[in-house]
Amino acid sequence: MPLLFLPMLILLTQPTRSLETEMKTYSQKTVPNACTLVVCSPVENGLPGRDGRDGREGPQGEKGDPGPAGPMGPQGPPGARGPPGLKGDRGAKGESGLPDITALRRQVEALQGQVQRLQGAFSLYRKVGLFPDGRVVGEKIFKTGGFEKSFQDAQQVCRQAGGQLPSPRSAAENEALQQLVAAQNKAAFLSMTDSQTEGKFTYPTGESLVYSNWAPGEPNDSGGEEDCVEIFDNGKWNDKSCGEKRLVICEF
Ligand SMILES: [Ca+2]
Ligand SMILES: [Ca+2]
Repeated sequence: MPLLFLPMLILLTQPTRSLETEMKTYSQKTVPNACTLVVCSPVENGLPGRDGRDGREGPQGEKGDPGPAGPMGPQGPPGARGPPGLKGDRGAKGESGLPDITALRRQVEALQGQVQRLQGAFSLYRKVGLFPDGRVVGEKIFKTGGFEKSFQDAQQVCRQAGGQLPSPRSAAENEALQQLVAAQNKAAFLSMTDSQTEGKFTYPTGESLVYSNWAPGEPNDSGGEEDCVEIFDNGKWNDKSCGEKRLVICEF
């Protein structure tokens, strides 16, 4: 038998061992603690290789979920004024065909009630104010304090009360004054004088008289010192010295 067939014959004659057993045996013999998990070749091992180079950069990962919301920031400045709003709907129509006036009607009724109450209160207070020494003529009210003063002092009393001395511009106003004079039985001063121009009587405003009721022979400027006017209980006028004391009646 040629020598070439000898190894083959030996292999064929040896008991068959499993591959696993072969690998385990081999690794224990040659490299302790190595190749325990890797299938090693039954051939002889070389020295450990050098560390490999880093691989190429991988593909970009998927986008992550948004993070949790941060704390609330400070309040911003007010925004610009917006455009004007849309025109509102037209109101419902009432029975008359005009816009609903129910609310307006209620308001008017309420105001009417208020006015009536005010009128009642005003009427009451006017009666109190006129009793017993006041008279009302049109929009004028005459009232006497019952006391007598010189023209200058009487003028001051009426001004302080918010009025003035009486300026009767009609027979009706003169009659009202006459009633007060008769009731007090004292002649009263009127507002007019001829202090500026002798013989020319005027109202405090300087306006010439629009009405007069002089007693016969008056004004006579008796003694050259009668520049004021008094009214008697018969309603007639007489020019009189301003220093005399006469009943104070005020006009409001
Ligand atoms: Ca005079
Ligand atoms: Ca006189």
